[in-house]
Amino acid sequence: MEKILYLRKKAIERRKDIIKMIYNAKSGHTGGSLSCIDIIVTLFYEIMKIDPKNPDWDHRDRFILSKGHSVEAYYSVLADLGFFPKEQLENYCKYGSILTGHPTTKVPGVEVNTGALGHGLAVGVGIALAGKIDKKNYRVFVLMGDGELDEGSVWEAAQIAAHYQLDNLIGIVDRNYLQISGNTEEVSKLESLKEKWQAFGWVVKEVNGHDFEQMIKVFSEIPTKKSPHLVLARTTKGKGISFIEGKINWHHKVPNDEEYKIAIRELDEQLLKVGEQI
Ligand SMILES: Cc1ncc(C[n+]2csc(CCOP(=O)(O)OP(=O)(O)O)c2C)c(N)n1
Ligand SMILES: [Mg+2]
Repeated sequence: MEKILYLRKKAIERRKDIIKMIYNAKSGHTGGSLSCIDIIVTLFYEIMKIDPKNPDWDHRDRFILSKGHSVEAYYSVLADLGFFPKEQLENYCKYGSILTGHPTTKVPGVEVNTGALGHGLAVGVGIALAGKIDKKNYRVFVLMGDGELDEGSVWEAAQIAAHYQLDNLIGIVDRNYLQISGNTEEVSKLESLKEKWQAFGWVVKEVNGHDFEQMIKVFSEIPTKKSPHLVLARTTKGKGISFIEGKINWHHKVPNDEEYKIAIRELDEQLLKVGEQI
């Protein structure tokens, strides 16, 4: 229980970072970062083998943020873990900063440049295959958006991953049912998504992408058995801030002064509640 409260606290703090970064920069992808932050927190604080003091450690697990537009969530976690100084978050998207609006390998801890959707899984397949050939024990985690699955290249990568029996590859879909221009089922129907991944040879687990207990269980129990794994994480876009949750126009909307104040107040109230339980 203590562990879960700790993760919840970390995730609320990260949501504050996300909102601050976007408000300061007057740019960013608010909904998608708030949607996936609980997943990224679970992976980085609890599941993956990493060493922030040694980002290139040979045996580290690899993480690829294929939905690169959710970069604020990623930077916030990397900074909190000490991959780079936290003060740098204040320069997010400012001239000369390495913290650009989509992740690049200039940032300690970032494995792959992303942002053009549909490529992360294919790169993950390559890294996972290399790990098998080199007889290394690392695992590769690739976080994708659900709208991103409209890209055909995702499915080419899915097919070849099963062909090579890449059981060291874990795909995660941030299933928030929204993409840039509307509901995923209205823009280009994805369902039945679970069955599609299964048909491509993947073992699929479904999970609530805001429930740390469930996520820890699912990610810890992923077996090594000659199939790649897909975690279908049900989420709410904009999760954690009342007037952003589930709202399509918050895909890359920036909070104004009033919205910023309300958002921070709501997150501070959540922090207080978690604090009372610790
Ligand atoms: C190849 C490519 N086409 C279009 C875009 C523009 N774009 C950025 S985010 C986005 C929507 C992605 O939706 P989803 O994957 O569901 O992300 P989330 O809901 O998690 O924010 C689009 C179309 C892009 N980044 N890359
Ligand atoms: Mg989406």
